[in-house]
Amino acid sequence: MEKTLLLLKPDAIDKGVSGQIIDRFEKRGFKIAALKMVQLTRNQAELHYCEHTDKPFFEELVDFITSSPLIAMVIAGENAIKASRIMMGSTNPIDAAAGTIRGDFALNIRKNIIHGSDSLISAEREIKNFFTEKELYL
Ligand code: RTP
Ligand code: MG
Repeated sequence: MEKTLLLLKPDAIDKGVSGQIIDRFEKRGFKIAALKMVQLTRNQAELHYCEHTDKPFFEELVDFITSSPLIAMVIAGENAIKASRIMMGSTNPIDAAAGTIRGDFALNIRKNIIHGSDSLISAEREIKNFFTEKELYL
């Protein structure tokens, strides 16, 4: 079964919509393999977003993702990576279709509610940044 890392970002917790978001993934048929609430250190956030180190928005991205606690979870199921990215919608919520998570819950490119791994290689790396083998239940 394919696994992917999802982060319900600090704005999802602030808005009180994390349950509704988890519900969408469960209804779709994905199994929760791991879940925890955590406030990221700068080091952990920089590792998570290492592909963006040279981007102009990197500092703001790390400031935001470390600003308050988030919910990290691993879900498992058929085509988990691609299906979750489609459920999330475009990175910029303004371009995200209604019915997608970002299209329904977000307006701002930084406060865009959710992260999902974008490939098998990044999913493997990102899951290890958040969970030990023992914390994965699938
Ligand atoms: P994520 O990694 O958070 O799941 O988002 P994503 O794959 O859809 O987008 P990505 O390109 O990986 O960007 C990571 C996060 O950086 C912020 N961002 N800001 N032009 C900008 O100001 C800009 N572009 C991207 C977003 O918050 C995005 O989620
Ligand atoms: Mg990304």
